[in-house]
Amino acid sequence: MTQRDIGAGDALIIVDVQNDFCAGGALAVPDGDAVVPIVNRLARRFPVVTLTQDWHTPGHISFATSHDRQPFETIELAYGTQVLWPDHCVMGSEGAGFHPDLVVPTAQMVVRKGFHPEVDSYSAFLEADHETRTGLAGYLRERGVGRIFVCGLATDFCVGWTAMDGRKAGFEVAVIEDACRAIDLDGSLGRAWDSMAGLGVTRLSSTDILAS
Ligand code: VGL
Ligand code: ZN
Repeated sequence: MTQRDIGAGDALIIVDVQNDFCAGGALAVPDGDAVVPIVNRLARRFPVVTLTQDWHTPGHISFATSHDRQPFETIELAYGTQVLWPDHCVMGSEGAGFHPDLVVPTAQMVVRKGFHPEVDSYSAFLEADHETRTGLAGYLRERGVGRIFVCGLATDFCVGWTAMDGRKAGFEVAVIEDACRAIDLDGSLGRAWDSMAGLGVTRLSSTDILAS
């Protein structure tokens, strides 16, 4: 992907820049707040800007408390291995709100995901059952988008899965590395980059876009 000239057909997908993933939040991503000013600057360059919001039911299947287990343990579910998380991003809660310093007035669409009680959704395209679609691919296609640029939280979970499913849906995809932060659970960050590279996801710096 030649990335520098952002124009028609390019979309910025801002993943889960929510209070619970930032400092003091229920599932704070290390240095997560640092993405906010970079994301704000990037958003001004794109004609199509989409936000995503992790948006779980109380008692969601991805919560450790729902299984009497400890956070960051894993369990096997019908759709595969599920990491168990602290309760986070409960729909309508303050933790599920966007970071107060996230200023993207030009954003046009918010995709909420993970709202089915029995299915998680890291990806903004496809839930963890690998078959339930969020509608994002159709939305982007109807808007004439061919390339998506992904940023936000967390690199190795929702950003990575969104980037990979974007490729599988037929988009060109770049991840803007310094506009993301990772959880990095047992090497998950390295594995995510390897998997993304295998699918042809490009790795960019925000300066590649902002400098032009
Ligand atoms: C995320 C874990 C659980 C993310 C969401 O946004 O990366 N990670 N839910
Ligand atoms: Zn979640």
